[in-house]
Amino acid sequence: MSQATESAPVVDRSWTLPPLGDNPSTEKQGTTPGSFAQRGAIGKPLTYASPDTPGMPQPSDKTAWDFLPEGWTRTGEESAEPPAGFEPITQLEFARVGVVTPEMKRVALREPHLTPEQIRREVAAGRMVIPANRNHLKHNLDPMAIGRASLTKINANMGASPISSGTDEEVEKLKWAEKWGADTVMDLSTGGDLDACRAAIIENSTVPIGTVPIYSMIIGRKIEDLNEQIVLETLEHQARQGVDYFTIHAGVLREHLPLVRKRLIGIVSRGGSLLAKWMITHHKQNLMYTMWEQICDVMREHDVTFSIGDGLRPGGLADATDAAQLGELATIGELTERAWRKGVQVMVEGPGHVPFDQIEFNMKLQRRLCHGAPFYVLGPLVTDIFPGYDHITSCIGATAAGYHGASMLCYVTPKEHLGLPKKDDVKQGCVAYKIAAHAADVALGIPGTRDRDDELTKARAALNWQKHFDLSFDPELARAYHDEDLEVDTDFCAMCGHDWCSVRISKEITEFFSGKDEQSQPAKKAIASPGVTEGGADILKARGNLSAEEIMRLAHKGKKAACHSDTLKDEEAAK
Ligand code: IRN
Ligand code: FE2
Repeated sequence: MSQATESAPVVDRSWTLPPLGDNPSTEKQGTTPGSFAQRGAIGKPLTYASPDTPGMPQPSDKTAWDFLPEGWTRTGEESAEPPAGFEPITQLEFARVGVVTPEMKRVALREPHLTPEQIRREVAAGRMVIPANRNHLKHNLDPMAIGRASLTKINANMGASPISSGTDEEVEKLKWAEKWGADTVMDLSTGGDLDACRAAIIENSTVPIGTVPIYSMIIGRKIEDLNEQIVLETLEHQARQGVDYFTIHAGVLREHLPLVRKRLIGIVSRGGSLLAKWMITHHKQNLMYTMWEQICDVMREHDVTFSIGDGLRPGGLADATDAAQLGELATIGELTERAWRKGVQVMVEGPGHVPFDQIEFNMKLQRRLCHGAPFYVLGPLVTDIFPGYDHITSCIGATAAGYHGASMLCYVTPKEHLGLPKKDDVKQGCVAYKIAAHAADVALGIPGTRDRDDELTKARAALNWQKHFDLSFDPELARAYHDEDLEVDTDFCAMCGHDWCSVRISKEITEFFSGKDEQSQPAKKAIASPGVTEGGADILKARGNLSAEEIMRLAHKGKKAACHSDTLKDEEAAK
């Protein structure tokens, strides 16, 4: 070993490992297989989570068929008989009695890999929901489905706050979110004219609309004054308006509250914190939990779907997968069974902020405890230190969540933790989540999901720019970025330039080997490219790839005339 190496300073890498014992998250490391403690100390090979990671919770062997209402008889594996005189109302009830509804047929058209009958079976098993309030169907709702068998969906949140935004702006954001691929939209208004805003959003939306009704229950009153009558009246009112799904935080129980004391950031869910305050003030159990069956009755009447809220979701990596979160999840499992017994469709909300390696565990645990009811997750963010970029931190977690079990991903915008999202934030959030959902679907191998990727790859390989852009998710943006450097379509792009374009060279090689163009030699063909820049033209000229005539021709075409003028003058001078 040389002197120099021996005397080289030792790099201090101790920062990569938090001192054991000082960091509250270290005691939680080891809660999930694949976590640091189980991977062994530094120096031992790491093992990463995979769909087959040993020790992961196995899916429940029960389904909604195991939680039929009283008086029903199971008549087959996929069928049941209700008591005499029973009239089905919800999609779940129709599915149970064997009826394929028009909404199921519509969903099948939107999910070409599924038949209407398969959709009925998934809905009946509780693994899929079609959030379609009968009153919203009378307007212009286009039914869609959320579940593991269907494509992964994304939700966009919006809503006026007491600080900013009004009804018109929210309707505009709704249209904008629909344009950028939101599959459902939640109106989370806490300010302005809530009722008018909600009515306008429902009227104008083709996608299902969700709300968190407790927000409007406390407008004009303190949370302490919330009572059963207000709960039922508000739910009834919003159900009549046509809201397709309700977030109800009924899983936060009194006994869970001491468990959040150890947390770095306590309760971050608005609904969860409000109900915790109500329980502490009244020394009573969560009224949403005790009223569950009554709430089910109101929702069943209009076929409003549950989105059982995660009032104790972690608000930072250190709080993920802790006793409070998992305690609530177990209660949500019980609430799922009770809602199914009432004929109400159920999905379940999930975290939040979760280290990447704990996501698989979280998704699989939900599928076990909630018997496959669709999981609808917020992100999760996989790191806490990038405010302003949380559409990215969370889109990474959302991809893993989608792959390991989530059915719908609630978007996070760049404004998360910082302010109310504006139009462009809505777009950024939607795009990030479309990426996550699509990446998960491709990896899951849902039939047909990769077709467009393959078509785009072919267009890209053929240097067919227009087709390349037509197939892309945001054609205008892709076209604008391309044209920023090259105003015309050439057989290369500005990233590498003519001589370094591997795609162009590859195309020539392919043509050469396929004998289509026997005269051509790989990478030797000089192609006049109208979009070449001044610097590029100089390089090509120096290499003999671009002749003076070609440059003249380009100049006559008027492309980048100013840019080429100096080069042309040089040419003239040379003559
Ligand atoms: C989704 C998954 N977990 C939470 N969410 C969303 O968070 C939910 O759909 C709704 O948009 C919002 C509810 O926030 P609070 O009241 O729990 O903070
Ligand atoms: Fe957060």
